[in-house]
Amino acid sequence: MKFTISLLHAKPMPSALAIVLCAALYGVQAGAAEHVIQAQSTKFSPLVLYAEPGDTIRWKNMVGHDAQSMEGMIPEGAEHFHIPLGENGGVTLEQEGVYVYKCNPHFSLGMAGSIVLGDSSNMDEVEKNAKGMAKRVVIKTKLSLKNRAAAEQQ
Ligand SMILES: [Cu+2]
Repeated sequence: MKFTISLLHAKPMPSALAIVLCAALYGVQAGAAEHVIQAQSTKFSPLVLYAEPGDTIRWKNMVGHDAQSMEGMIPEGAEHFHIPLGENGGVTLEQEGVYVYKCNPHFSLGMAGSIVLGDSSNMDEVEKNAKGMAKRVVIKTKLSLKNRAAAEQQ
């Protein structure tokens, strides 16, 4: 009887393998997440995208649109990006913070969006530098952050 029990306990292989597999799957998911932003008419959807450092963000349905990060509205030290007009391009972002970008042809109609990469510690700086239609995106980003924080508390 005792022998049987110790035999059962001496079979750690399946669970060990499962842990390794889970770790591998989790590693792939956490290290290389991809997000898609759709250009729809004169809007980006989602307007506020949440991602983590190292994630790749791709823009789709970009016929007639571009996506350019805005001066003074990205984290300090981060590189600017510009998805060219008409291209379903992407960017991998590393520096944590809020990035505001615009569509140049439709910016006067308010076509802009934001990416919150990890945290929003540069939100005040972004807000300070927001001009014209960019203010609308800042307001919507702040509202989204507030709603998200409230949802996390529940
Ligand atoms: Cu556009």
